[in-house]
Amino acid sequence: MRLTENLNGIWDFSYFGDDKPGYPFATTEVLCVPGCYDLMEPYCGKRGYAVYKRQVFTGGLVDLFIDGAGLDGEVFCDGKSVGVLKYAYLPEHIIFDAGKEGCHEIAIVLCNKYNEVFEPYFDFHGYGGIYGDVTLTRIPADYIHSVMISTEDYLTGKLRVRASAANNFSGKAELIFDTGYSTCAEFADGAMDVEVTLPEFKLWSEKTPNLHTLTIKTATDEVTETFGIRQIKLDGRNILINGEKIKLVGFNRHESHPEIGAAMPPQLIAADLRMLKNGGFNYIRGSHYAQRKTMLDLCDKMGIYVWEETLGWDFKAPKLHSPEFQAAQLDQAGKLTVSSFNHPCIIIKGYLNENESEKEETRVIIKAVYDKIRSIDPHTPITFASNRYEKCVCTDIVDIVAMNPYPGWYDSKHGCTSTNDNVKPRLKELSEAMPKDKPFLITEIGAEALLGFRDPLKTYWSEEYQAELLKECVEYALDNDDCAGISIWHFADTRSYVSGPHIFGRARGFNNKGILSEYRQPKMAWYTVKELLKNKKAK
Ligand code: ADA
Repeated sequence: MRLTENLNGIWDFSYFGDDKPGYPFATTEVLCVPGCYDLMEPYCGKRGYAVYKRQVFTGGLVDLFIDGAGLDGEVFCDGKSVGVLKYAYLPEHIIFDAGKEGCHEIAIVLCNKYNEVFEPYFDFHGYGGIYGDVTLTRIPADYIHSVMISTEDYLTGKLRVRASAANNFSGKAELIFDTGYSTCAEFADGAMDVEVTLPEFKLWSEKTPNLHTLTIKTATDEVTETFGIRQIKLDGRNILINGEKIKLVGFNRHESHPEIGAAMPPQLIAADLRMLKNGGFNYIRGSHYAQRKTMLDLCDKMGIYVWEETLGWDFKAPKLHSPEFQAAQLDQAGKLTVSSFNHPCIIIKGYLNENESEKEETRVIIKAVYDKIRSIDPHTPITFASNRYEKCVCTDIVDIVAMNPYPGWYDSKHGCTSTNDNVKPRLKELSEAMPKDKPFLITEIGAEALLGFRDPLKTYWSEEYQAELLKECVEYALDNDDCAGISIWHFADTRSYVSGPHIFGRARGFNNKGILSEYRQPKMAWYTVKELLKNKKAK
């Protein structure tokens, strides 16, 4: 049995601005973990280094788990660097030897300055802080890690179980399922890869979110993983879960709150998900980064389909083609694929949102990241969301064609005013231009609307205009078999630019295309789309 200690709570803290702090880390005040320091006075909006530190009573080999932090950082134990955090939001396990049993200082040095993978032009705010839970687990020398359980056949309960164990561990392992079924397997040179057919099992889907657990026991270690049995298949334009055709209807969602930033507590994440599920929606595109374990656990349990993607936004040449950047993309794609592998809610893996996919040379990175994910995950459909539409030359590489069209907003030729009723024709035209043998998803679509701006003339930025536009878009997705689903841009208004040229299209510094305000107050479109779903389902 592993012993895990939750390290959330009060940590010592100091903000250092431009100066990278060195050991011993002097701290002057306290802050709470999880939390974003750049939302706290007097550091609001500042970009620089900060240290969180605390004492822990521990010893030997330990696994420090951080459920997302940003924008990047380094972890120290008693002043010695034990690991780095390179990608904002990515849940990370930092494994190190804490030394003798006793009191040790854990310090997390964070920096919220923009970096190679989080650029200042991204249309979402880059928060500095620890976004999720921090736990510390004592582990043995031959510890088990990277357990990956995939469904090979949903009809028979055939599973593939892969795991690694440190120290090139070789030896017996017991596999014990929650159903009571158990079997034996072997680790050889630190790796195990077996097929198991579970005699009694329940399938996972949006409507039946049944979960199972698998405990892997060796002579020295024992880990338990939660997973779901479900199989995703693509058939022409359709996405099938356990043989049944599904239609994805939901939202893009940022992990963001005006006062808490990216460190949303579980209650607030659950409130978002309940609102979505109770509203009749079944899907979230986790734009544009790794999702916290807490969020994925909730989606697993509540039955909500998730598209998860790597951190990124509109990367362009020459960066897109630089070897360093490409190496970082492969690295984060690999880490993300392993870290969220067992969540049945993830049915699509995405990367490189809105890249320059109209250029032939971009195919290299698109193919390389696809292959990296596929080398770890043999089954989950992989794709990227494109805004290059008919010009995109990379749709043959990916499994699903995903487009972010904005008829009626950026594309004003295809609006939905009384004189321009062209939203559905544009979606049809786009769909018809895409390969027929792959599912077609509308990954982003929407319009800005300022909460409270009601206008009978349905002017742009009014709640009425947004409601009318989204009704057209969702109706298209529901009524047309050529479209496997839609994720509205987006769930709630999200803090974006604070200054700089882009803010002029972002009233209040927020991306206001939320169907809810940043405090989750519904705009008119929320009721319109909810009603539409209810009526369609009733038919
Ligand atoms: C893009 C992008 C989103 C958001 C959106 C918008 O499609 O992927 O992150 O910025 O545009 O609101 O303009």
